[in-house]
Amino acid sequence: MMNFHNPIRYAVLASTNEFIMRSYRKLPHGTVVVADTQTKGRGRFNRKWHSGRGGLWFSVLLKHKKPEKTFLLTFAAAVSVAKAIREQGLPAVIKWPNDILIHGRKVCGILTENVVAGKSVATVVGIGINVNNHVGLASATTLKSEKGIEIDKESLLKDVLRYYARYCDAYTKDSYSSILRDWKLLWDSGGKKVRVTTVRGVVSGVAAGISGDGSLIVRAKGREIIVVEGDLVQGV
Ligand code: BT5
Repeated sequence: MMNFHNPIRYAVLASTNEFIMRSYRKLPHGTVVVADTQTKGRGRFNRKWHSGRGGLWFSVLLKHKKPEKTFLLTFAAAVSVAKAIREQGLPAVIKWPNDILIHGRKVCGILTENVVAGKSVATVVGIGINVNNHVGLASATTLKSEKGIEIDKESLLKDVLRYYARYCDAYTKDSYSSILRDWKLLWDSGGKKVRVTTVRGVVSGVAAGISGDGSLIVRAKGREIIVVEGDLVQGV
């Protein structure tokens, strides 16, 4: 059984992902690092992640031997966060690849970073949830503003880790179907119009599904386009 260690806590860190990436060799599988604020919170493609006081900013270290399956650890994290938020009675959904939205606005982002050495992988899954913090972005929301009351960050963290432990057990046992099934149940874009900005250009069409490596399949003019990485906008 996966057992997440007592979180290592800091009042301030540059970034919980950076912290683990720097010392993953010395840290055990299942390490969790939490910071009250981050001074250099990061998103994908080196973007900035606003990490003010009142939010839940943490990273999990997972050591494993399945480099080609790492995306499932990110998917499982998205499902765990969405389920924990739904327990609060809020309609959280997943936006490919790994954002959690409530009423179309981003409440959580996930950044996964890997160090691969042959078959051995150290995966750092960084999760940022807007809880009681303030984010000055029109595209963002917080649990507090959605619910109208302060949310207990500690019990939210426990809920996310409880779900995540279960999916990590499934991952260890090569039993990936529950992760993909639950991800698809909470996925919001299936069959809808999307536009994805990638480094190679913009892809528009209908979100048709997810391929075996977590890529998005977009159907456009009778063709299927596989999108490995990008930023998705729905309904355009
Ligand atoms: C993400 O990147 O969404 C991944 C965010 C991961 C943050 C966690 S916090 C703990 C751990 N430690 C870290 O340093 N990072 C992880 P991306 O999909 O690239 O989205 C980034 C974009 O989201 C930015 O360019 C902004 O537009 C927007 N954004 C920034 N801060 C936000 C926030 N707090 N809430 C919602 N949107 C935000």
